[in-house]
Amino acid sequence: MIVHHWDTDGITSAAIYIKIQGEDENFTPKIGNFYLDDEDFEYVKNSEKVVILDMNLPEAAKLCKYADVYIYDHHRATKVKCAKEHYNPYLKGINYPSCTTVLMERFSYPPDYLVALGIVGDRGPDVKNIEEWKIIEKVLQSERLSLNDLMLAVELLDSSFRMNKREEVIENVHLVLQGIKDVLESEKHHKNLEFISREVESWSMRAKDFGRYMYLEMESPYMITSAVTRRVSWRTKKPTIVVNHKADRDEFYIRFPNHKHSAIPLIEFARNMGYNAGGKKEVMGAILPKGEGEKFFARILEVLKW
Ligand SMILES: [Mn+2]
Repeated sequence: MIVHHWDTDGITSAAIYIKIQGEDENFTPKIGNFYLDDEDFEYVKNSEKVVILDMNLPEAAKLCKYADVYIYDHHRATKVKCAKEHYNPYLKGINYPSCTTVLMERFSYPPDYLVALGIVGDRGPDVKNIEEWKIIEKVLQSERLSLNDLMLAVELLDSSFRMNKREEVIENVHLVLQGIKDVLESEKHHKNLEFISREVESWSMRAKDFGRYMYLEMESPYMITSAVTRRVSWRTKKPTIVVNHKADRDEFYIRFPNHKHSAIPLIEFARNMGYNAGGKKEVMGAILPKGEGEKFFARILEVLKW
């Protein structure tokens, strides 16, 4: 069984693995959970072989008691010693732009649209500035695609998780295996995308200008907090903080558009407070217990001395 991230890189990584190894079942954790909850764990542990793709699951070591565990990933991680294989260049301090490029290297898989989609999915429009752009250019030529086709296909595949459609994420692995055309022409994905775009647009217009930064408190059940944050900060070119109050949690995002600040100390700060937080230099996302958004926001302002 393959357990993969719900985003485009996770979906295309699962597709590549199926092509190489002919695995027959794929699964994604409950959307928004970067871990297996009890129900997911009970389900996954029944397989003899579990392949984890594009996720750093905290339960990986616990799974070794039940299954042969294989991990292919590019996130920050520490070695899972009991795994049959844990292949992640990050363990040697090397950053890969996507899990699809990790699989490409490990299995000598030739660069194709699946690899390219994974890179574009994780890196966004700045793929032109990274070394792997060479891979994408080659794929675009040989498969007669444009970068816009790839970017649209990413948005369509990601629209499933943004709308919390877990079953659709699982089906997307098989859709993308049929070819990128099938993704680009999928009516239900276009419908998702229209809905999501409207939702992101209307929330992002409500952000308030606090001079030094933009701030928005929102309430949407969809996985759009990071997209809304990005939209506001790209439009205003200001640091942007968004708190999304969901049914069972508060989601916190901060994004710095210019390189004047780093989110890395904020990630450390949130983790030290015991929260589930992640990100990179320009962005942090944190999952907070319901109702703790504002309090956390105030602490972040203190840390930033704003
Ligand atoms: Mn990834």
